[in-house]
Parts: sequence; C-alpha cells; structure tokens
Amino acid sequence: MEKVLEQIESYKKEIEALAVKGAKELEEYRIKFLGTKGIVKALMGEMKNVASEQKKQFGQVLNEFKQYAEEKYEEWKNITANGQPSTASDIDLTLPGDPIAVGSRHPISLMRNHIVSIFQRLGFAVAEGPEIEDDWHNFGALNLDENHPARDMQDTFYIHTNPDWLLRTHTSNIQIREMEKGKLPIRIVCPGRVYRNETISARSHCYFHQVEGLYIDENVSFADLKQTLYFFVQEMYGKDVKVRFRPSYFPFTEPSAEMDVSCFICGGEGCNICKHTGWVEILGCGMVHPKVLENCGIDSNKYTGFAFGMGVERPALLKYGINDIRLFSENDVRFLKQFTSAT
Ligand code: 2U9
Repeated sequence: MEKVLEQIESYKKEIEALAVKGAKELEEYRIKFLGTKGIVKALMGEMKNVASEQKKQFGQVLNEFKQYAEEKYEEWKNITANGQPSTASDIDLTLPGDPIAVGSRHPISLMRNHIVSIFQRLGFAVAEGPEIEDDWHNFGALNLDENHPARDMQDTFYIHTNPDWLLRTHTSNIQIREMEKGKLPIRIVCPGRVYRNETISARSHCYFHQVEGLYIDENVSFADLKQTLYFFVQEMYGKDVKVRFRPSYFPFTEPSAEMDVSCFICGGEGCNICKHTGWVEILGCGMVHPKVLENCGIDSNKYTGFAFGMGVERPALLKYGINDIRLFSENDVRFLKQFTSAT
C-alpha cells in the first residue's frame, strides 16, 4: 500500500506541473488520467490488493486524487473552449444584432393622435377625464334636462350600485371638469372612449372614441370656430375638399351646426360612402350654451366659447378601408399588425 500511495503522490505532482493550453493536450490528459483505461481506473483496481484494515484510508486518498484530477480537467476545459484560450477578440462586434420585434399602434390610436396633433398645432392642449362619471358632469351641467332621451336606461350604461354613476356617453365631461376649475382662457382637445347602450354590429358598437374640443375666452365668435375647423379639414382631408355647415341642435351649444366635407372618396361625384349626396358629415359644433357656462361658474356676459365633437371610428374605417367596426376591439394580431402610420 505504501508504494501505491507514493505513486498517487507523484501523479498529483505530475498534474500540478502540467499547463494544458489546447484541446489536443486536454484530450490527452483526459485519456491518460480519467479514461476507461486511465490512471484513476487502474488505481481503483489496486483496491483489491490492499489489506482490509487499510482499505478505508486508501479509499479516501484515492477519492481525493480522483476529485483533484477531475477538477483540473474541468478548469482546463473552461479556458480552452474551442481549443483556444478565450479572449475578448473572439467577439465579432461587426455582426448585425438580433432584430427586436416592434409592435404597431392601434388604428384608433393612430387616427386619434392624428386628429389631436392638428389641434395641438393651433395651440390646443390635451385634456383627459374619467370614463366612470356622475350624472351632473355627463348630463346635468350640459343642459340635458331630466327627461332627455340620452338619460334613458336603454341608451346609457348606469352603474347598478349607484344610480348617480354611469359610463360617460361623450367626452364632454372633460370640458365640464376643466371649466369648473375656473382657470380661463381654456383651449383644449379631449380624446377618449365613450359608451352607449347600442346593439353591436358591423356599423355600431357599445363603446367608441371621440375627440371633442373647447375654446373659451373673451370675444370668441362663430367666425373663430369656422376658421379653426377649416384649418382642421385642410390638414386632415387636403386642400381641395369643400366644406359646408348645416344648422343643427344640441342642448349644450347655441347656435349649433353639423359640418360636412365634399366626399373624399368619390370627389363629390356620388358613391356609397356619401350615399350619392357628394357630402360626408364629419363633426358637430356650436357656440357653448350660456347655461352651460353658468353651470360651471363662468360669467356668460364676459366669456363666450365654441365647442366641437367628432367620432374617431368612422374616419379610421374610411382611411384604412375597413368594413367592420368590431375588428377594432377583437385584438386579432393579424389585423392589428397592418397599421404603421397615421398619415
Ligand atoms: C361642452 C360644451 C359643448 C361638444 C359637441 C358635438 C357638437 C357633436 C358628435 C359627433 C359625432 C358626437 O361622436 S359623435 O356621435 N358630437 O356633434 N359635440 S358640439 O360640445 C360641447 C362639449 C362640452 C362643455
């Protein structure tokens, strides 16, 4: 046994003196020490020749040696990966990077951003507000009396735990809240989602999106409203489209109007989109009703203002040639990934 222990000691020294640098030397080392016919295996075979009272001590020494030989092997294997010591120059910085999958914006967001950005260029700030609203901010302050049909349970989603709460039916609640703050003048665009209790079909949905606008200051006139909307139409539909105003009625504006543009699909010739009239309705507008100003604590003798409102879905359907409004809310990636730009 003494002789074998001396032998193990000398193998250990041999390993200590080694400096394995390449794959070939590493493989030679593995075969010599750790292979099936290698030194470690041969030493294990010596166990049978050792006296039984010395087997325990021999086993310990041999195990330690085996562990040492294996650790050395792992150490050299790490630094000689690919047969070469690893160096920083292995990294090729000129290789193209892995492409990062970039998502696309929702077509409704693209259209909303496009509309909003036109008014931002005229100095309108963006304002937002809550989708769950109380009766006053959605109806009362806007001069919709108790018996107005929009307040009907059939048309509006009420929150069943509190009859005073509802899902806003327009984004006008944002303007009311802004006016209540009492800081004038106000020049805002208000984009957002609104809810109406309508049967879902290709043409209508129980929620959709609006952009509304409000400008309140001293001496704001209908002429200001017209010029603002002329600029919007030019930017949105091009310099060649014609514009017309038709008188209308809304409880929150007086006078009120609806604005049409000459059909940008057929150029006014007549098609399915304009129902062969040559005109497409794009928004409603008017001068803010004095009662609405007073409801929000604004002196209607000193201040006047105009407001307008438009839907986002319809221009998006027309711009992208989509024939079913439900596609906007189905979250089908095959649909969504087709949209990349607002212009
Ligand atoms: C305040 C005062 C007045 C906002 C207005 C319209 C006319 C209008 C519709 C367009 C298509 C809604 O999405 S739609 O169905 N909107 O016709 N909206 S004036 O008037 C306001 C808003 C807030 C305080």
